[in-house]
Amino acid sequence: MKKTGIAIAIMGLGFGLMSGGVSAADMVVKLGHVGPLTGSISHLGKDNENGALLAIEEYNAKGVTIGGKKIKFEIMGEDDQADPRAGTTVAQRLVDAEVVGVVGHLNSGTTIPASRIYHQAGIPMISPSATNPKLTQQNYAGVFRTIANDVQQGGAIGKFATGALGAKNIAIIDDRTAYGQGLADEVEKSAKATGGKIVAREFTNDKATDFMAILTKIKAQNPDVIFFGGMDAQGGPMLRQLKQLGINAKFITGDGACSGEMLKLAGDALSGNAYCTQAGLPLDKMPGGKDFKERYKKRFNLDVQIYAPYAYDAAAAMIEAMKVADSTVPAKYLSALKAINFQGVTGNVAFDAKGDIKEGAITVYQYKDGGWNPVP
Ligand code: ABU
Repeated sequence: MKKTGIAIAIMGLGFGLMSGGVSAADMVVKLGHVGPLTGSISHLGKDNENGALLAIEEYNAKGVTIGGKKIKFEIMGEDDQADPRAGTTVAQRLVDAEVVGVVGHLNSGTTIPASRIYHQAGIPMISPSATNPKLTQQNYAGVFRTIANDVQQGGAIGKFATGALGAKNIAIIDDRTAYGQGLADEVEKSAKATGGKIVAREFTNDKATDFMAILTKIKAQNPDVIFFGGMDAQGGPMLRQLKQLGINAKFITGDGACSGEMLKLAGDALSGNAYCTQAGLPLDKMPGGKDFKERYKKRFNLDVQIYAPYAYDAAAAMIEAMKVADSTVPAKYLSALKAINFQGVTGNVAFDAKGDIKEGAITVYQYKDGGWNPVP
């Protein structure tokens, strides 16, 4: 990694107080956040950004002193529209603005190409949500994630389909994104390895809303289980259309559609046999989950969608590493970040040699009584 400049602005010469009670002589340190803030999954991008924002607000309120200076952290938020090209454009913008670290991006399809830009600039990045294994297989020293990956998630889904759901014949649909297709590939491998037969493999895209043609083809194969690799914006309408066609197969999807928004988008179509997975513990089972849920609600008047606690822990990991290194300079705090080990909201935050979270968990949920309930 090459060295980069530091994003520290000296805020005046000590007269009065800045907003938030930070004195004018303190340093402002900028962290970037990137996710889709417009488009069909902007609710998830906002959820991530809010998680990171809550972390820095809480650290600012407690007070952080690094290198003898009281620090005020600020988020520089960017919208990548879940689009890989926009992702690299905003990544370069954050590099040019000399942020000292980035929480993001949300989608694997944007995070993987953006990670190269951060790597070349020597800026650490932690994705709270990108689960495609390739992200950390690039062996970039400054790339991390606070969530389990899709080798783990796909393995669990395949086994769950052939085991607990007793599926013999499985149909798979993906949205051709790095996440959707990658997860579908892992599900296919795992389902086959545990005795399942893939009777259909179809794909759509991450803008589509009409799935009637592929679902009609799948209906003819009479699968026991249909797996969808993609986000809630497609998963919701897909499940509705599946019911309209009278398909009674069980439906399972991954973390990208395991959201509160999915409950709204799919509505009554969830009744019966809908399942999803998340690449972590249920919010109420996370060590800091219940308290986080309340603080998040109080601050934003919103419920957590999926990844806000992971974004909180990503921002916290960077700040904790800066405290250990007593420096906000990326090249100086990176070694502390690699070795970080603390109790976060989501669990123990520590990374393996590749940058994956060490204690990643997968939770399977079933739709029941109006919500997603963990399968015991
Ligand atoms: N993990 C699902 C959503 C984000 C992504 O990996 O694309």
